[in-house]
Amino acid sequence: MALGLGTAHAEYTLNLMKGVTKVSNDVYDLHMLILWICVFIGLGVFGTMFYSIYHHRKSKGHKAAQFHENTTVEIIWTIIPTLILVGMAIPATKTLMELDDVQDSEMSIKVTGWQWKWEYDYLDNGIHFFSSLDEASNKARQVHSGIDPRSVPHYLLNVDKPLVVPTKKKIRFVFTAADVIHSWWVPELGWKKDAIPGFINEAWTSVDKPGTYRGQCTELCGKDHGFMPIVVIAMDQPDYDAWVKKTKEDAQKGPDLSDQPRDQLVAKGAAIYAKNCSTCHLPDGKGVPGAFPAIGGSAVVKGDIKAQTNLVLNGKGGMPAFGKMLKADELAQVITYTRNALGNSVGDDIQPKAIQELLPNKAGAAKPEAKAAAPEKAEPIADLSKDELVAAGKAVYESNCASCHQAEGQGMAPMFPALHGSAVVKGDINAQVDLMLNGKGMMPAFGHSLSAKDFAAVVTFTRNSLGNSVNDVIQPSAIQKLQAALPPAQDDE
Ligand code: HEC
Ligand code: HEC
Ligand SMILES: [Cu+2]
Repeated sequence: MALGLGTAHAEYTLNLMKGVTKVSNDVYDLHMLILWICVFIGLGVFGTMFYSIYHHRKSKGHKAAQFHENTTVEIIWTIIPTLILVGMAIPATKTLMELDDVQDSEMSIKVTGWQWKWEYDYLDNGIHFFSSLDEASNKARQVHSGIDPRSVPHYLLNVDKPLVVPTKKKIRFVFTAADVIHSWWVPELGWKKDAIPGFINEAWTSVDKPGTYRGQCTELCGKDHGFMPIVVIAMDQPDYDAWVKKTKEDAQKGPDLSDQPRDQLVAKGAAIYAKNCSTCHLPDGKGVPGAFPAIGGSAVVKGDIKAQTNLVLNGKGGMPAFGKMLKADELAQVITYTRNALGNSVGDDIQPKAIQELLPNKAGAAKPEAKAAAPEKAEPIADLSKDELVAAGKAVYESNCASCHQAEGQGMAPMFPALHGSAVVKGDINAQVDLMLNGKGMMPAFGHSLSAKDFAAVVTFTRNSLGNSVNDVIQPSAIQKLQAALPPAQDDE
């Protein structure tokens, strides 16, 4: 096992790889060009030096020349390196500008780094999921697992849900992180990008060849840094379209909300615990003293089930909020599991339905798009008071807008504008409604994805909360009319 055998890099190659994109090929060519210039200079300088040392040595009777300040030589040794440097800077700048040019992208994907998984948001079609280490690698990596990592295909370089992208499309990525700094690196794409909390970085790619490309987090991000690989699958457009369709259908299914007997919840919870909780609380639930509390014998687990549910859904300190990551049935299973396994025997359970009530968008981990809005049903909606609209709008905002404009409306410069004090929000309400119905740039169109009531509520909320007090409202009935006039949804729903 010495020398890193069986670890993440199966093959070592001597040189940089060419990759599968135009940019990665340009990076490779630039690298080769600079390498050969360096080799040429190295051979010239060291060749001259060793030749002189050998042939002009003292034992042959040579004497060193003694002179100072030779202007000609000084000019030559300034001009030649300057020309070489300028000659290298021109192609390097070209490639750097190409790397940075995210203009005219055809789709955008938001990538969020988490300890220790990746979250992918397809900003154009609403697909959203988390991608973590695959189960086979995760089992094999446990201390004393008894599993030979060499028997696991793509050990530590495989995930449960890969990022799927179409080939030959310019894809813009925006990167951020939810906890600490991570870095997203797929060598075949030719670049890596840091994912920093509260900050947005951009990059783009356009993959030439269909295939599976693997990478890793490359910023030391805590104890499981080595266990958050990246897998990108590039597909030709028709295959990609089929994938989008299937993924959307699966997301629409939502959680299974039927009641389940306790032993079934516990049995299913074990796998969810192993995948989502054991990295911190350890597979046996003993925790890591000083960092991650033990689940076995925990006062929280043995106490009120509501308080525990609240903690697991909303997180606390280093404990992530799982309300966003797991579906209601999975949450019910893992919570019931912790209370009736790992050395605990509280003898109670919580059902998926009860969890569903506590989740903000009541759709489990599925995105708001899963809620089919039905604007064509033109039953008039009764007018609501401003306070009612603002109150309802808060929840709509949290599940549909806060991921970009942030919880307090402060936005994320420079990509997502602040709504607090925004000129659009303080300006004409019809212009704001229009922007939100139709979208603009990376701002999604909400005309088809929110119901008239939710839409009116969230508009009213942004204008009378988040530090704004425009003091006007728009009623669901007005939105209903506008939605009826919208062209049909463009994507294949
Ligand atoms: C990234 C590490 C991490 C992961 C993953 C994680 N937890 Fe935690 N958990 C923590 C930390 C840190 C705390 C202590 C929080 C505090 O009290 O500040 C904690 C606290 C808890 C507690 C309260 C324990 C006590 O006695 O205070 C429970 C219950 C719990 N976690 C359950 C879970 C479950 C269930 C999962 C999986 C769905 C999970 N945790 C996943 C880090 C984690
Ligand atoms: C995927 C990220 C994203 C989400 C989700 C999102 N927005 Fe936006 N929003 C943007 C971007 C980017 C802009 C800037 C658009 C432009 O001017 O090019 C924007 C602009 C706006 C503006 C105009 C602000 C200004 O000063 O220019 C308003 C108002 C707004 N969004 C409201 C909302 C509301 C309400 C929601 C939830 C229903 C929402 N947005 C969800 C990304 C998002
Ligand atoms: Cu990381």
